[in-house]
Amino acid sequence: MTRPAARRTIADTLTTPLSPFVDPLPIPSRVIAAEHDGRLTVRMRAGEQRFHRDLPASGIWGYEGTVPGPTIEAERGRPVTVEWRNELEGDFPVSVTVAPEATDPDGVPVQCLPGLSGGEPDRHVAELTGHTVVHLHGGLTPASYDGWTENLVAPGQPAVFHYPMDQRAALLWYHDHVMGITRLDVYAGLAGLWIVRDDRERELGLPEGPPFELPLLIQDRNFDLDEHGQLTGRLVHKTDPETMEAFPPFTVVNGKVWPVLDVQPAIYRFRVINGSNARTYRLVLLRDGAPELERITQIGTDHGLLRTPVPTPVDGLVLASAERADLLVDFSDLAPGSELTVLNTAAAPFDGSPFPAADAENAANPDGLLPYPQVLRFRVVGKAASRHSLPRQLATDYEPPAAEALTGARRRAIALVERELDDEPNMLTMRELAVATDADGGPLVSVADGGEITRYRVVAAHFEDATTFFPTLGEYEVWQLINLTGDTHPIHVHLDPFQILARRRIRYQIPDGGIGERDLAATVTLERDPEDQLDHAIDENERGLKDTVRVNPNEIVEIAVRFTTHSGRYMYHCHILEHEDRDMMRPFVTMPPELMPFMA
Ligand SMILES: [Cu+2]
Repeated sequence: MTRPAARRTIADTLTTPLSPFVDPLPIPSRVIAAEHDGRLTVRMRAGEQRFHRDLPASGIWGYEGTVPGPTIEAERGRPVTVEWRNELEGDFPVSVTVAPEATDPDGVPVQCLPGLSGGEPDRHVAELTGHTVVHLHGGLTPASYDGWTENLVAPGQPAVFHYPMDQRAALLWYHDHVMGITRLDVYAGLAGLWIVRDDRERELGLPEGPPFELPLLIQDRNFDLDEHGQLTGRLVHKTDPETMEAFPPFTVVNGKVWPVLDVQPAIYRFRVINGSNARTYRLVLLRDGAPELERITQIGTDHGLLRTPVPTPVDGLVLASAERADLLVDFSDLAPGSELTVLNTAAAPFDGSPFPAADAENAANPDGLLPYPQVLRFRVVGKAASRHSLPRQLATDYEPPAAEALTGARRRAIALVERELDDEPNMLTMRELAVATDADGGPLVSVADGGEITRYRVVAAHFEDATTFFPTLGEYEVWQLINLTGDTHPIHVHLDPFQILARRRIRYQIPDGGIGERDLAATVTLERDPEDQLDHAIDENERGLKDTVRVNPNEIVEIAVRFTTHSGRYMYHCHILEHEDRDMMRPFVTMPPELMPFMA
């Protein structure tokens, strides 16, 4: 909720306790798997990280004790084995708290401020002992090595995971996935990047490796205060009674708050990923206060190259948690000394609301939990390097699924629901729906599409409910994600990528008491809600192979899902980590077709 009248006053009173654009952008260390014969050891350990020049070092838990962990680079078709060595020890490095009030006495939302804001540190968190499990997000990985959320590895226990790398070039990332505390472990630092490379990318002559290809892992963090009100550097994960997600005020890129990168006048390739717990970014590139989005060409998304290069959406590049973008940014015409700044214009929690790029300099919005829009600065140095032109055709190995391929495809419907609770954070769940029969009584979800009404009953609501999704390998399915909440949810499906078929407007009503612990009553109509201001478009950069899709309010998103290779138990979930940890996650089991007749 925004209160425009109060907004400017509060924004004016918030001065940044840290100077932006003073620390150089760190480049995570690279581990080229081929140089190690595909056999790697990555240790999880406590470490220290200086997030800003003027901050004391922060305790973290990270892969190799760093934030981000090392960037692992693999080749398509060359398997990689990683011994994930859990050497975590000592106290959990983050103070976790729920502040007693959503705003401070001056009306400033406490999430915009450092410190605990009167909250008590969570004592259960202080007792955590470093159990972990690693998921390679975007990996086409056998189920045994996918990082099932409950198959935990204690400090000292071995975990050797095999990654076939039989998949197209893409930016993946590896991160912790422990049931109930993923938000805390990732926040503590357990995340790193993983790049798969292949011949098609090399044919295109794209930059590979520094200085012209750089990963940008964007996260948000907050820090504690000492008794004098000085920043201590200790990480703080703070929520409040009104907002159960953490939206910390300081944007961190590759482990530094608001860094600066010296660039040559050349074309750079940035592999951008949103690794925040909950925050969605809408990135705008500005020079002298004016947007210059035309400098940016997007060539790839979650699972690699798009079919053609696409421009940035007019309002800016939207990335929800876990979404990736492969960008070419052209600095080649710029004189030394030129400065370009990346700002974020997305208020939090994100609900898809637009914000014009031309107003990006006025994006600060404490009530929207965006006190500081700064992300990153580029500073042009040196002489012009050579340019090269980009072919119009990028990926040639996929097309949108043909209508015939989807005729008769199994359809599955999932309602995204937020259940308000009095004395604890709201629960978010995915309600798996099955078509109701006339005999089904009780609460139902009815979906009216033109003249046709389908009635559904809930067949699963919680992670531990029985599995109801058993996709057959090789067969297309259409999954309908029905958002019955007020926020955008980035829904991530493990294993194979999917394609977005449609965003469809909905209007819905949930009767009083309609959201039960398990049941759900709702009336959904496929038509525009008069209050709805969103355009519900599929952006050009979403017409690639995705593993995470934003499902906005008042919207059904339909995706074409097809699992190809690996059988076993996997998960799909909201990638807002606070939601995932509050039950917005469900299992599915992929099955080879010849086993289906034996399924009870
Ligand atoms: Cu969510």
